[in-house]
Amino acid sequence: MERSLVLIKPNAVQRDLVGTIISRLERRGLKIVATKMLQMDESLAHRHYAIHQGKAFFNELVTFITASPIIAAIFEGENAVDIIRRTMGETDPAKANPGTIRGDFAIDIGRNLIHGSDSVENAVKEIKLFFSNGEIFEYSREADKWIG
Ligand code: DAT
Ligand code: MG
Repeated sequence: MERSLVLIKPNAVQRDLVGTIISRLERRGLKIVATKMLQMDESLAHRHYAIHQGKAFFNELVTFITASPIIAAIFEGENAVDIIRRTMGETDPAKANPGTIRGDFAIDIGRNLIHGSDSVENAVKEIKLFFSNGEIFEYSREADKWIG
């Protein structure tokens, strides 16, 4: 069973899109196994976006992602990484298909509402930046104990 890190970015929280975004991922068939609200600091932003250091948009990206609180969540499901990326839509909302989160609610590449891990390997690394093991619910192993 695959896991992916999702961040509901500052502008999505400010625009009251938290419920809508979580709902779309849940309705797709993914399970939340951890979630929290936090404000990222510069250090966490640099670690999370390390791959983009040196790019023209890096400073703007760090300023944006640290500006106000976000929701971090781990979603679990078969092919969760790819399914979430497809549900999010392309990085540039102007190119994202209607029906995707970015394609329906965003227009600006720097304000694209949601982060989702881009590979299983990066998901493992990113999850460790935001969650300790004790904060993650073992849904797939304990599914038989869940009601509903
Ligand atoms: P994604 O978030 O789809 O994985 P990414 O990893 O390439 O995209 O980039 C991380 C974030 O950086 C992206 O969500 C928004 C911002 N970003 C990327 N390319 C940008 C650009 N050309 N101009 C401004 N911001 C950009
Ligand atoms: Mg990325």
